[in-house]
Amino acid sequence: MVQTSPSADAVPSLPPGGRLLLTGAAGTLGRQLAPTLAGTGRPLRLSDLAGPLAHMPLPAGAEAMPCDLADGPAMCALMAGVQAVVHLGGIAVEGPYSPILRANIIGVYNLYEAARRQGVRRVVFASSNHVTGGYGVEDTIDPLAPPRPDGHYGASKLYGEALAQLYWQRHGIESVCLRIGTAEPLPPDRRALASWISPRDLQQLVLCALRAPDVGCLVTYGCSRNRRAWWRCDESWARLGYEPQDDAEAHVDAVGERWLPEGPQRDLQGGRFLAIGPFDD
Ligand code: NAI
Ligand code: 15L
Repeated sequence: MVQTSPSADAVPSLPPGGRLLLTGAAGTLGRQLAPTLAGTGRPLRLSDLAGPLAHMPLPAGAEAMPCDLADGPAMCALMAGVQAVVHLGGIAVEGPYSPILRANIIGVYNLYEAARRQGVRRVVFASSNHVTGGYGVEDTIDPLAPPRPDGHYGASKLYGEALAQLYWQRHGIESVCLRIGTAEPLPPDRRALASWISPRDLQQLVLCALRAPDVGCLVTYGCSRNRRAWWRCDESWARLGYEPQDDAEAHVDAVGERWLPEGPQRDLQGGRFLAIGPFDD
């Protein structure tokens, strides 16, 4: 199936003015979303570690500014003149704690502190379904269900969500925390029949998270309209104006019998991450 980007006309305009910043711009989702954000017509700053950033194609008009999330003063400089941030940067998988601490915990602290100092108004935070990966695949939950991280990566995203709430309550910085499911071109396995988000749905969701009015601090899941979805998000999606177009079920034949191995990986929502670790670092 050919999937197209939502055009700038397909979603209502973002609030006028203001530069956007995309962190993690050189990563898998960053490369996908950079052209979408450039399409809004707003000034766009792209950031990542210097090495990966140097190797990514820049959309017309975008500026590149390398920055390590763990470097507080550099983060503060990165956020100067920014109105809203899409924060994708960091470690994106379960693994040893030290890199997660550096990029996801110190990094997200630096992000919100810099946002406070520089007067940034909104953060769209790429959280993860692994905040609740400890629920069973028979469970259906909504964004208010008590967290059950499936590892240190999921726990680091939960910390980011906590900062989102703190900086909304204390400093009036709005956040939309997107607990993204499996963001891939097509569902890779049986688990993803529940967790998949298609590229065009992800693009729409991020634009909605940037433009919806009065979000305060909102947490929701990022998946397509999958009939097997574990997450009930009608209310939060309606607040954002997100109307997913795809359903993983359309790919059920192509997925075939690609099951995860028996045990916690198959029984719990977090899937493969349940089989990673512990680490002795
Ligand atoms: P990725 O690993 O491809 O991209 C992450 C980017 O962050 C990389 O380009 C990396 O260089 C950068 N980064 C890492 N440490 C950094 C640091 N200290 N300073 C500055 N930049 C640093 O990951 P992907 O798949 O593009 O995911 C993007 C975001 O979305 C991540 O935060 C991930 O946790 C989240 N997410 C992704 C999902 C997916 O299915 N791809 C699902 C759920 C959440
Ligand atoms: C995530 O949070 C990861 O960043 C991504 O690599 C996938 O593993 C995804 O979750 C998932 O749960 O499929």
